[in-house]
Amino acid sequence: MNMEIDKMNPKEVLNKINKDLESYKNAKIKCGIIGRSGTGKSSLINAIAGEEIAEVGEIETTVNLEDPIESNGLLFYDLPGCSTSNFPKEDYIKEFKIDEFDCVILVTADRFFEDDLYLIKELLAIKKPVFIVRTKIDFSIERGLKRGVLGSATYKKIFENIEENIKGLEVNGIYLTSADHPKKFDFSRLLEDIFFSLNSFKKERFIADINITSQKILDEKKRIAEKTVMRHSALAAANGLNPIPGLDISVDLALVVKMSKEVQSIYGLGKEQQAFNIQFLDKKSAKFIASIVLQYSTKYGGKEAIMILLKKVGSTLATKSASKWVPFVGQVIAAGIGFKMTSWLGKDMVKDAEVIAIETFEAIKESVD
Ligand SMILES: Nc1nc2c(ncn2[C@@H]2O[C@H](COP(=O)(O)OP(=O)(O)OP(=O)(O)O)[C@@H](O)[C@H]2O)c(=O)[nH]1
Ligand SMILES: [Mg+2]
Repeated sequence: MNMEIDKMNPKEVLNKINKDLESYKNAKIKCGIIGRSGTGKSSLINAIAGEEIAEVGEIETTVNLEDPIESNGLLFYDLPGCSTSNFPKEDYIKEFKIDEFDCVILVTADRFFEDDLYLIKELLAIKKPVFIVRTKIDFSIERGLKRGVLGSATYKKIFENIEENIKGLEVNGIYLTSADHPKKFDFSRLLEDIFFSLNSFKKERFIADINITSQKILDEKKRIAEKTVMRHSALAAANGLNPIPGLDISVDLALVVKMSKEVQSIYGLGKEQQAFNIQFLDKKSAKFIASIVLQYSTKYGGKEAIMILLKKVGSTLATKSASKWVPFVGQVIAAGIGFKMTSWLGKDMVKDAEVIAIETFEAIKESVD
């Protein structure tokens, strides 16, 4: 990549950045969630997105392939188990267009049946990544504890049971999860493994859009947030639409505002994600986190706030270097004052958003341990 950038002139670099930003923004990850009614599919979808996008409850949902459950680039196709659908198992993959999915999560709250195993084999034959999820592990462990069985023993027994149940089929992994405890058991490993199974922009989009349930996910989010900052900054500086008063420089403010929104979204600072998190927080933490989220959105929300921050940062920046970004945008763009200003501000956004995400992550961790 560095070599590539070195050989391009600034205009070509900007074109590439523009194209990459569009690809990232428009990337969609199609994820099939397959399982019987009541196994916890909707709860799992919500836990992945960190947002209540699927209705959880006793009413069986209908399948609509044209209208998946969405959160940014994540598209979830909530499908009935192979044996419970109205289609012969031979037609299942074709009927539900599973060929077009990026990954398939097979969900059970107990075991898999012959028809499920048939489906797994077919999916593996067409090289679909298959993730095996056994939900409600919290419930099973609790029941075990009542009978005097250790939690770790119950976990091990269920894991081995599922392993045995799927008879050596080469799936991507087996995960025991609880929607009520997204930071415990195997939930974050599931997200990390899906992430690693994806390519290029889908990978970026996926990590940007998922719930923060591990340090590793936080680390990956930071990388993507910084990349997003770099891309927006290069384009905002090149567009140069809005003069910054008192400085001989113009940037595209609308793009800087978009950058701020994207960083907020990556770190789950939006209303919906915050509302979802509340169920995992005690009152004191919820109040504190709400206050720092509000501070953040006041500081970085809207063109006027951004203009003030750019003015502040701009007067001290002419001499500062932006060498960190050189491999991505090349010397010429990295040396521009407009780029330095916007990327500097963007780095502050990422730093502040990360602090909030860590506070939230820690508070959630404590409340379930
Ligand atoms: N204890 C526990 N309960 C869960 C878990 N996941 C789901 N549930 C509960 O199980 C019930 C069904 O969950 P849903 O997520 O609606 O299941 P579903 O597979 O989407 O069900 P349908 O839409 O009817 O097919 C709800 O009451 C959930 O709260 C879990 O991991 N642990
Ligand atoms: Mg459902």
